[in-house]
Amino acid sequence: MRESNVWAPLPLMAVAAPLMEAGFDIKIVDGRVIHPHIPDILEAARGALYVGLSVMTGLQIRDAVAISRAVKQSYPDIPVIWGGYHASMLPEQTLAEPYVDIIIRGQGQIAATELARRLAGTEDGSLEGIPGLCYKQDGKPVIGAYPALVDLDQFPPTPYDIIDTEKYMVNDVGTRTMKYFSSQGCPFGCGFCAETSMYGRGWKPFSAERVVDDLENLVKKYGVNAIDFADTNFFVSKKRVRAICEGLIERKLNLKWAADVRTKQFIEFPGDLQQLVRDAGCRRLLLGAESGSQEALEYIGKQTTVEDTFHVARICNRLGITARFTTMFGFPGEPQKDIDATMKMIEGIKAINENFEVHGFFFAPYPGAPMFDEAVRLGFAPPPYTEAWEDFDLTELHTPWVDPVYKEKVDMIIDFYMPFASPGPELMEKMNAGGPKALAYKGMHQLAAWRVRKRDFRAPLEWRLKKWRAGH
Ligand code: B12
Ligand code: SF4
Repeated sequence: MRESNVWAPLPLMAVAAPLMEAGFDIKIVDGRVIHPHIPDILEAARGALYVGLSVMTGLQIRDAVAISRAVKQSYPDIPVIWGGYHASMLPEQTLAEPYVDIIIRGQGQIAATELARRLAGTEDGSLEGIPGLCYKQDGKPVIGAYPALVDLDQFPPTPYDIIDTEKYMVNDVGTRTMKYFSSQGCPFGCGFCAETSMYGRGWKPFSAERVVDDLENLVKKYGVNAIDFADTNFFVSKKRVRAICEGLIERKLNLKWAADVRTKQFIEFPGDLQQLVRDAGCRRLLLGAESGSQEALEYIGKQTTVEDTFHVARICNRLGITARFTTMFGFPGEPQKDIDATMKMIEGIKAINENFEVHGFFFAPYPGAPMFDEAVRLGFAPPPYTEAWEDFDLTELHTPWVDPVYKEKVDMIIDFYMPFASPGPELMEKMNAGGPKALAYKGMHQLAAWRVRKRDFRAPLEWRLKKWRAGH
């Protein structure tokens, strides 16, 4: 499926770096920017040692299955390898599919290179002993353990020259924003997050000097003016953050950037470092507020408080950094109470800065997340085969303990009325554009603000109209 505003395929580029250094010829065919993509993939796969796919749980599975089947049909002898989160978490289930031959679990750079060497016949051809490798032997799965994260500086620079960078230039925090990763892993262990299993709470960064060199190269070679860091946790080391920020300023790269951070981490930065982060170009932080209910925060092991969320919002407001918060609904327990508590939290955030965004999602038990087993105990039925995971995401309900009425309430209040009640920059622009549409937006804003203030969502005709229009 062709998409617009597509981020660079960093997982494949990361794996390509050591493979290229070892002398292998790599072709990345990205189904998100080429349509139709299967003919190009089949052409690129001709004579390949293997075809590797990067697959997350959810929508990507649909394309991944179609591609894998097409490759197997055209070239039955070329191994199809799945890497990335989905297959790493569910190796037995994935290997049971006839269209997947091998899985590389966890960090893929070393295993992918070692596998290519073995298949090329330059080394022993057996598949034994490759870190994280899972494969079929006599029809039975052989499951390799997750490899420990290795130091990233041993790998050559992420090869941006093997993609058409113009296709991945996104108008986001800057007009020419490029995705870049500077570390892998996260030392925390939030209950809903699969990161813990994938990288065992390890964290490995590129050195600050290398990050600044890479970013300078992106600016000079490709005219990048902003960076969206893909790191799950860019801010783990204060020393490294300081050195990166100083480097960006010294080299006058004039980059704007965005990154993810834990609320507590940023609060615990000394004031001068928070300021340095802003001075070095940080314009947006993505923060997991998760819930306005302290009980829910404890339940998911977030190790933060609701007050931390307000605290970090005040810091961002003072610094002039846009804070974008994510929240989750539908944890086991008393979800109804969580809606009210999270509404109050959103109002508190908006009172600090009306432009700060808050996005609502539903708790989905991702395989590998610490809360997965408990969710199964509470009645969640995991999809029994690979393709059945296609529709699994954070916007729909997959858990039996929350009912559809609750979901509709969250969709209606959090995603519809609250954004109208406190409009962000995009909606403000529409409201101020003039003409009948702008008037309708203004009317909707006033009505939504009244409903939210009064907590009165009876007879939600506007919401029903919106749903009706969405269905037509
Ligand atoms: C950028 C990003 C996106 C981008 C697109 C990704 C892209 N590059 O095009 C967008 C915004 C589209 C996105 C969407 C979603 N994302 Co996302 N995303 C990320 C993010 C922040 C960075 C990915 C990245 O570039 N990492 C850097 C690379 C170097 O690391 P890596 O991905 O781990 O890759 C390594 C290994 O996995 C392995 N590997 C990966 N692919 C392959 C392939 C081969 C052949 C081999 C050998 C090895 C290999 O080797 C790589 C190098 O070590 C990650 C978090 C993270 N930091 O990884 C979440 C993350 C991958 N996303 C996640 C989720 C949940 C989603 C959504 C489902 C959220 C939603 N809205 O519901 C959607 C799903 C989209 C879909 N299913 O199609 C989860 C994945 C959980 C899971 N079980 O799949 C993550 C881990 C975030 C988290 N901690 O929860 N995402
Ligand atoms: S949610 Fe964020 S902080 Fe928590 S474990 Fe996952 S990546 Fe780390």
